[in-house]
Amino acid sequence: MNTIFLDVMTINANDPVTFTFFTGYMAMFAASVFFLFERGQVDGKWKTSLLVSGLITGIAAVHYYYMRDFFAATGKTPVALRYIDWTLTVPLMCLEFYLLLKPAGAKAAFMWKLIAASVVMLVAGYIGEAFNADGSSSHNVMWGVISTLGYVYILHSAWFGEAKKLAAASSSASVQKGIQALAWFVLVGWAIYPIGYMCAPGGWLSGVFNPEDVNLFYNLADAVNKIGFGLVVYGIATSESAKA
Ligand SMILES: *C/C=C(C)/C=C/C=C(C)/C=C/C1=C(C)CCCC1(C)C
Repeated sequence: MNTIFLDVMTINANDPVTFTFFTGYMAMFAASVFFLFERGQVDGKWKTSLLVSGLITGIAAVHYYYMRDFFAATGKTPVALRYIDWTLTVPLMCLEFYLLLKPAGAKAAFMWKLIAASVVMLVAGYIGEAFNADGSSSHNVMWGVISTLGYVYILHSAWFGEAKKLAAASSSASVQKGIQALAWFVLVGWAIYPIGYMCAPGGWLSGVFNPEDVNLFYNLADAVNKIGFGLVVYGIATSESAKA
């Protein structure tokens, strides 16, 4: 259990959740500085992608700043702040897919379908976590399943569907490799979130983990996915810029 109340300057060694909020904040902040400065080093057509990478980690950094203090002061899980962060950053990750695949013929409709799927995933997840007053298992499971449908749509697009086909049509080997790397992030990195969700009261892992451990999984996954996505985009942009 978290034992820190109204004391954000003390981090107990036995309190990994608070620790990951602080390190998560710093990692997101540093990543934003990196992406925004490196934006000046790449060719013009990659600058928007790097800007979006910097915005994703930047928006997360601001939310971590608040979530960190909220958790340190109250010991409660910052559900609303978490989902506001994701509602802004996950659609921006869908935009990254679109920007990378636009030269291969991606249409705006491709991006909107990914964004719509992400909205289903996040709205259902929020209802599952925020309106679970009795901590009931059926509530947690039902909304988790609905959320997973949105997740599976994005996963399918990246591995077998539209994103995969557009990547195959791309003339750039680094874009092809980059989209494949993003597909791995969606498969492995994004799969950490449902594990966290199952720690919540009523969840299938609620007997194994404490309810606040949901934050351990979310903080780890956010760092892996938000910084990881940005680094993949950075890798494509620098290798393509070096060719020119
Ligand atoms: C930067 C934030 C990211 C990439 C957030 C991604 C979030 C998910 C992939 C969440 C997925 C969920 C499920 C698939 C089912 C249970 C509820 C969620 C919302 C945790």
